[in-house]
Amino acid sequence: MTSEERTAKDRRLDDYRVDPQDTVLTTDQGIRIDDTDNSLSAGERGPTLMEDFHFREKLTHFDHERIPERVVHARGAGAYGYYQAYDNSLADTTTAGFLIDPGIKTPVFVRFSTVAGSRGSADTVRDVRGFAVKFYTEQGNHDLVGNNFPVFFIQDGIKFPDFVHAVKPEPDNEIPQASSAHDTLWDFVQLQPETTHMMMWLMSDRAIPRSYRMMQGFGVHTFRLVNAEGRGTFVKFHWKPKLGTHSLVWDEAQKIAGRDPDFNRRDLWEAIEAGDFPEWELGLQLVPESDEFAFDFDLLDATKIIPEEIVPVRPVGRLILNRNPDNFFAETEQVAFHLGNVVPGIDFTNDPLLQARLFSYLDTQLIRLGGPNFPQIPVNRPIAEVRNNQRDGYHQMTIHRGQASYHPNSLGGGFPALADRDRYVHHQERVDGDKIRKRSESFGDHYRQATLFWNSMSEWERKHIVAAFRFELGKVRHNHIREGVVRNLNNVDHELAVLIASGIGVAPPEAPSVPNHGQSSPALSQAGSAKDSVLTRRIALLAADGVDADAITRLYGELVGAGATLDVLSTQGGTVRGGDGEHIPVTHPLPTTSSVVYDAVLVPGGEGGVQLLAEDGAAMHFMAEAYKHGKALGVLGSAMALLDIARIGSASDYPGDGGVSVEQGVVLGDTVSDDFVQEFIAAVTAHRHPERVIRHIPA
Ligand code: HDE
Repeated sequence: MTSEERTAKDRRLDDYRVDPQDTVLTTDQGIRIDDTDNSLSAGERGPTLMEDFHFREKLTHFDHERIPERVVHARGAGAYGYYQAYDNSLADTTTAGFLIDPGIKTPVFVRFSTVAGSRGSADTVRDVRGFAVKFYTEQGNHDLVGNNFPVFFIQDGIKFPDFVHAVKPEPDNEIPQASSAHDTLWDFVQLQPETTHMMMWLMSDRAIPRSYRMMQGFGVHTFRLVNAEGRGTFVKFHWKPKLGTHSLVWDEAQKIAGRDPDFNRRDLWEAIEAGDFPEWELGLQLVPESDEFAFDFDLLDATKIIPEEIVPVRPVGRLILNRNPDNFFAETEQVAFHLGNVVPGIDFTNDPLLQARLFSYLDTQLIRLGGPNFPQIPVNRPIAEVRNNQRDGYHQMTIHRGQASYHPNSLGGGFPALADRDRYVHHQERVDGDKIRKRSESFGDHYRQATLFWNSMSEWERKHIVAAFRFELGKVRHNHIREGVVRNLNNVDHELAVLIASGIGVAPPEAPSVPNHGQSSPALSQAGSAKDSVLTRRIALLAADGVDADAITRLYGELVGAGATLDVLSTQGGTVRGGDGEHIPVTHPLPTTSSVVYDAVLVPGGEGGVQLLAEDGAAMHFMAEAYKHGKALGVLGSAMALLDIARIGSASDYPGDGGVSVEQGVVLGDTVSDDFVQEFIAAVTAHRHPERVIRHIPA
């Protein structure tokens, strides 16, 4: 990283970084140690001595290395970077400098996470993903603690412990890990219809993102921006990934969980190491306070979106992640996000889910990070100056000088003084009402937007949703729970409910009294997401001795030149011999990898090589599985014979005129012509080809 790319936060972290280079082993007290392999004992075979302070200190520290994992969002990965506003004329709307000044590069730390699984669970489970951003602004830390879905399961935070208890592994045997496919979650869902909209998202492909770099983020709640005059504007925050929003398919996601449980974490790390810095655009939906009641839902209800077609998302800046942490525990594990960390110009609303979160985050950090001084942990420290009269407590790192630690004081000159500018001013709002426990009637509709989501899906997205419901409910043992879910879904869409019922052994329901309203919001579908580059796409090239080596050289140049990666996979490690005797290094032997960790497959011709691949079950499985998961396949010359063997097509699909044929992402050609390269790149750029017929594929 060049010195120009280093942020103010990077410079602050310098004081805390420790490098082992050119150092000597010592105890925590600085005593130099010359043997850390043998404990001090009475005789070579005698008992260990208590006075071995090095042994005692080393073991004691080790015994205390673990802290409680997060009660939710335990599994995560993080990175540093910066946020920079566009020239966006928001100055009339907020006083938050980092949102309006294009001249400021605000340092950030971002942590992505799954929700239900433990720290060691797999990345590619069906779940919501956390998308938490800490902005180290000059006005203090601002945290936007969001998710990759724009809505939530419940409307009031008092239900959060119930929901989390239901989705987490069941309490008697702690099964299943990191999965919503079990009775307690679906029992809660069928009895709590406000979960319906979120469950549609959870059963969609959004719940299995291809990469953290390819998922959207949402602030979920309606927040408020406040300008210098104190005027408020309602706002919803959106993060839009530059690479588009793309997902895995469910069969693939489950297999990756075994093949590479760190799939999303590794992807983020490797992209940053390679200099392919992940990027998102921040967009805002702004609603004047005068329009608070202009919608057919309540802006304070976190189970609702504002459709983008009604209030467009206005792009206001971009987020770049450009540095991996130095130490997972010190930074990614100890980072403490809190929805209540806000800077002047950004304020809350009375969303009851938001309000509950204002309590919960600080509370959880006190236990997780062991006391009230966690804001002093390097990753949590603001770059803005911190001065107050808070004192003492566990792990106090600051040596506060002076006699006075109270306000007002005369002995300390009255310092720290009260701010008279750039201070936080709470938005003024008149509030009065009876003290009651009652949900507002404006929160009463739980189905209209679930229907909107369903109506907005493409045909293949709908198929995936139905399959996901069938999978999850197929694992539910109690029939009354399955029936309850189908009853709720009947209010979303009758056809959806019937399709699910027929797959899980439940009697199809009667048509509901309120039919589908027929409205849709095209922005909700992933079908139309950005598909304009192969940047960082992983392509597998299958080869064996006798392969057409020239084809590999040409393909490598073209694809890596376009920003993809190309791995040569073969039946064994070492090198593959080309038809003319050249040696091509093998990236991975086939048995050590799998099609599921790649985005596309290429198979060049070359008689001997094709024959060897045809006889190799792993190679044929690789092609069939990639086909089943909708991935682009490029097949050249004599390798077309493999299409029949893998049961994914036929060599006769190729007209044999020296040109290129393309059918649902399968690109066939005689040679690596310009046309072939172009068509293959287009097929990879499209991400997946979900319209293929795949029922017959055994993989
Ligand atoms: Fe959280 N949530 N949450 N949550 N949440 C936590 O805080 C909570 C909610 C979100 O990478 C916890 O430090 C309550 C919505 C993310 O470190 C905890 C309610 C959204 C992360 C907590 C919600 C989120 C958390 C657990 C209902 C999206 C991970 C550990 C009122 C807008 C942050 C921790 C990270 C973490 C409570 C609902 C996002 C217990 C009570 C809605 C991304 O404080």
